[in-house]
Amino acid sequence: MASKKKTDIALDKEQLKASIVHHLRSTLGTCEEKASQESWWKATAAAVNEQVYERLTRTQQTHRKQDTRAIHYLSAEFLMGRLTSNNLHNLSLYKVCDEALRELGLDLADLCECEADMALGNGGLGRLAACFIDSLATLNYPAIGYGLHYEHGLFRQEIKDGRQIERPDSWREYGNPWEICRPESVQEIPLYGYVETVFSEDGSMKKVWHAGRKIKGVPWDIPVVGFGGSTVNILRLWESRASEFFDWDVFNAGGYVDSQAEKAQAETISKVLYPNDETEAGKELRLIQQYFFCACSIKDIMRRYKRAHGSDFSTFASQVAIQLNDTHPTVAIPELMRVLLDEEGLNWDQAWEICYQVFAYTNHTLLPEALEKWAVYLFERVLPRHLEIIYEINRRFLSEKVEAVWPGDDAIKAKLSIIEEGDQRKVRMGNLCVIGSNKVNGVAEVHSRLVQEDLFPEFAQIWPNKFCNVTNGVTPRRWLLACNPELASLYDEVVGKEWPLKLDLLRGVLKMADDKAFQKQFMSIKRRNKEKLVKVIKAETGIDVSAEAIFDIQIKRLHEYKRQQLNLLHIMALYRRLLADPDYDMHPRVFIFGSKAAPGYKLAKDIIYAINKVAERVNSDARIKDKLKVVFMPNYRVSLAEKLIPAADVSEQISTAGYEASGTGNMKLALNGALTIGTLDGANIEIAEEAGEEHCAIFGLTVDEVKAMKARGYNPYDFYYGNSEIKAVLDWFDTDYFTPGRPGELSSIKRALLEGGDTYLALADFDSYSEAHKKLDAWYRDPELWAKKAIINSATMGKFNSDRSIQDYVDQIWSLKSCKVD
Ligand code: 26W
Repeated sequence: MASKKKTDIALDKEQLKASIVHHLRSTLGTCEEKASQESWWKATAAAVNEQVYERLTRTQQTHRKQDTRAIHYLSAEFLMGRLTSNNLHNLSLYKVCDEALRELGLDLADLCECEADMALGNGGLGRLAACFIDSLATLNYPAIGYGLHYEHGLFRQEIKDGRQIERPDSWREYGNPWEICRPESVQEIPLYGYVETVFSEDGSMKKVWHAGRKIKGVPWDIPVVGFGGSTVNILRLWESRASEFFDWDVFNAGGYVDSQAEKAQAETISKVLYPNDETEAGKELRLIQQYFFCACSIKDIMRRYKRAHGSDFSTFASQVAIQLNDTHPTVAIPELMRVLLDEEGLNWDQAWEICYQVFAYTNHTLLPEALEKWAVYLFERVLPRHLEIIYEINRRFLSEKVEAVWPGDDAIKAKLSIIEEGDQRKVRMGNLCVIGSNKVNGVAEVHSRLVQEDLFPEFAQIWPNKFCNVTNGVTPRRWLLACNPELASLYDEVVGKEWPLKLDLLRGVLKMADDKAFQKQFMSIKRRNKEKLVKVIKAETGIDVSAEAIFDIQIKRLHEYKRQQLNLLHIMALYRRLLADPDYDMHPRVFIFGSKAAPGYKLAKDIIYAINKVAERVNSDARIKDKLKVVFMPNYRVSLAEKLIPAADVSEQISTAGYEASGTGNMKLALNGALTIGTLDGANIEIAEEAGEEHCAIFGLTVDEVKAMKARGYNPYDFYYGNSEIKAVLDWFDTDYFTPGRPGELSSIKRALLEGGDTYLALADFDSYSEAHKKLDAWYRDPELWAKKAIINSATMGKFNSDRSIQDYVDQIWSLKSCKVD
């Protein structure tokens, strides 16, 4: 028999065993007898990396040879989670590795638990970036993700006495086998200082930025293995270090500067991820983070372009596409302008034409408090040359574009200007993005409509073709194949093994939705997933729950607009009904939450506390005979989502209509057979379209009804006095029923819903939410009806494959050619 080449995809079990043991000894420096689980995990990763690196090199050679357009995805966040099982699945090595390890007396799933999550993101936006780079590699597109190599990712959440405590996340404390340091590609980044105008003898003028200091950017590459394993792209994350350079001319006013303090300052830049989700914190360090990773990335892009094309920039725009993941990387626009003007000697029109063709911008939120604005004085201090360039972009935009459409209209100029006037002048990053990009997209149909109609209406009037929609998606490799192996193999049997690439094939399962035997199989998989979760819940919280109950799950960042408080009000209403009538007719229900609150978001933290206090009281109340349980799972993160999602019966997607741009958890839960209880918001609308509204529990005000109610003047007291159940539940917050001996500890929630004006209309939607829950309860008691609906939900989620999202970006925005690696 011909021996297999070492790099063959079909690495066999014996080869893999040998490779793992080899790495255990020669890479980890230990031996079978005394190796820890951690060492075995790292040895396994090292064995897998032999496969990964080979493909990475081949991919890079192919991309260099073909020299076609590549997408550069700039994002301040990449929420990668764990990589071991994902890489094994994408290399088709999971099964063989599982068997190899078993023969070595080990369990692959256990080893995977050794890996810390790479939590370099806050939530939806960061996880979307991670799904997108998976899809780009899977579809063989030349692509690179650029971001920050945070030493500490999103904080680890502990719950002490019901309250959230933030602890540092140290994901790479003991080394991470999936990252490669690339000292050969280090960059130097200038900051601070002043701009000099230099006139040369021929009368021409040049701007020279004399930096006050320079920071070193060290790239760390994470290989991104496409499904099928032929393309391996990279995610390049920049770490900041102190540079040797120091300009005494500029900075010596302060006298002696301690070199250790200097070093510490430089390293601070990539030290920690800002934990704010949806609230802008105008901190200098955050601006520097943004500039740091954008400038490193632009330099990297330039270096690669010039290696292939020299200093002829006529083909730059046809070779380079840059996507801005929200406004966080906006400063890349004036940075590319600066490089082209000041370093490459292009004139303004040439440079601007290139920038305009290269950049595109994705908006992820309409919340006004999340729209980034930077104080002009800060910009001037940190990035003086960029501020000049922004002024010039703005001057031309206002005098050419705005003046042409609204001649002489100063009010509209003030509104569209990149600079916001007022006590403190500010740079509006959203406006800069729209002006400097050739395409602007929202992330679900309804959101993209609101981006055009409410957020940037005048810009859409100037450039009607600039605005488009790309509905979000999730990778079915991580979010079905890897996290729900039993359901995945059931689908293999029904529709074949191609569905992880062509998720629409799952529609082939629809013909089985009425098949009793298939329903049984489907629901028994759900049951086993629930039983696994029961053990995790017990281990993490000590709470006993039964897999007999309906598992009702709300997992997402904590925010008033996402309305965890509405869920809580309803739980308290159910509890009240059960106390009033112990025979109150309902199927047992376990309400499960997973959520982190921004450390400075007081009310969000109060809601976590309230959920935990209500949980304690409800879970220990024998009177309700286990009909109701409430679980708050600490430290919600990607790897926990992978355990919760396959076990969900009900998916809570209950944001106030018009506020959730898309949502992506909604897609993952439905794909795994949960029924959505949701408002007509974000991607819920498209999910209900695909599954059929009759298979979801849709409730609440629509976007237009929310707007109308707010316009009329919404008064939450109407609902407080008009609905005795709402009143009783809200008044309960003021008592010590849930906080014995400490009345008023939960009152802030009631206050926000009454005196605070109930900004997100929780009370207005309460009744219809409660009715939707009754409908779900009735459906669940008919096991065949429920099974049918669950199957239909899962089988119709093909649209929400992130491969489809990426193909939409390619067709509408990036125009890339797929580049097969052999
Ligand atoms: C400045 C602090 C900050 C940090 C992150 C502000 C805003 C953000 C993001 C825009 C928040 C975010 O993750 N948005 C979510 O993006 C997802 C992916 O498109 C959507 O599915 C969610 O609906 C949206 O809330």
